[in-house]
Amino acid sequence: MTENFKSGFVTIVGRPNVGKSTFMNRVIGEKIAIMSDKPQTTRNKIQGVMTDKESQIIFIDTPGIHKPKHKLGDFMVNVAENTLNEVDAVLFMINAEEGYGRGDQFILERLKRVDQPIFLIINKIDQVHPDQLLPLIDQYKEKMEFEEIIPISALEGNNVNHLLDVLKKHLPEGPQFYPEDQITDHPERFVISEFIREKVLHLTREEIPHSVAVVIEGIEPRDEHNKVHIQAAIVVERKSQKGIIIGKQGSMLKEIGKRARKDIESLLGSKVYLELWVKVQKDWRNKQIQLSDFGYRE
Ligand code: GDP
Ligand code: K
Ligand code: MG
Repeated sequence: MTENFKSGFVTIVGRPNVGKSTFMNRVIGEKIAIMSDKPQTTRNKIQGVMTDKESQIIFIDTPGIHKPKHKLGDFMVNVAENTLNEVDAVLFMINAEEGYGRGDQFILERLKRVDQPIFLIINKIDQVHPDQLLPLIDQYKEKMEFEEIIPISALEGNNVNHLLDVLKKHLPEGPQFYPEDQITDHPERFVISEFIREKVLHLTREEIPHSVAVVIEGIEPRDEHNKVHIQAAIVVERKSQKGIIIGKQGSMLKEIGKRARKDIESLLGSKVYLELWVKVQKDWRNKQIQLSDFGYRE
């Protein structure tokens, strides 16, 4: 560790789908947070740890802040808001393709009560003409004072290193909180369940993505074929949804398993035998006890 080592916690907030999880995976250099084009993909607070010679930044990827419609939604918004006053900096991320909207107003009202430095991160600049950025910047500047405004593309990596340099400058001197090879505070079991849920999000539409939870029921060490054996249940809210997840002659479930297995194998660095099944738990998103069972507890 060098002298003047800097460290701190940085939370990423913003409307659903602006690219918070994509950004976090890019800076961590490995996939730990699942991503999709569906809002409310991220349900928990996920910490990603970035360590180099002179600094350690712990990024906190949060569920998008939105007006909640059920108990799971309440939980998700609380998670995002509770992090705001505990961190060294806040990244407020917006999508360059979209103008200022009601969703941002909802978030800005909350950010105004925060004392920590707030950076406006304009993501997805790969999607717009540079001329479009200035009016957008002016619009947001009127609403609130930002420490700095930084346009990036989380997907392509543009300007991400610049953002990291700026953050390092702002962070206080401090200890290395996590070992340098640790990239997340979540156990493998959680990341595995998320990889499975991500494939369901990618392969289904409408209400299904929001109705799904994944529970890992068993992980057994390598067998004689050197494979890790994982058993997981995909939980849905209705019988009709179960049918969709299973698909014709099991084809959908098979595809979910095939894609999830690839991600899990690269996470574990080992061959995996993944056993999946589907369970119905009526209205689980509104039942506190179920939310806790599925890992959505504060
Ligand atoms: P989150 O809900 O804010 O965590 O957003 P995600 O990280 O899940 O991303 C939402 C969608 O936006 C995904 O389809 C991403 O591939 C896409 N996305 C994220 N960052 C960028 C970017 O910089 N450029 C483009 N074109 N797409 C992006
Ligand atoms: K998303
Ligand atoms: Mg996300």
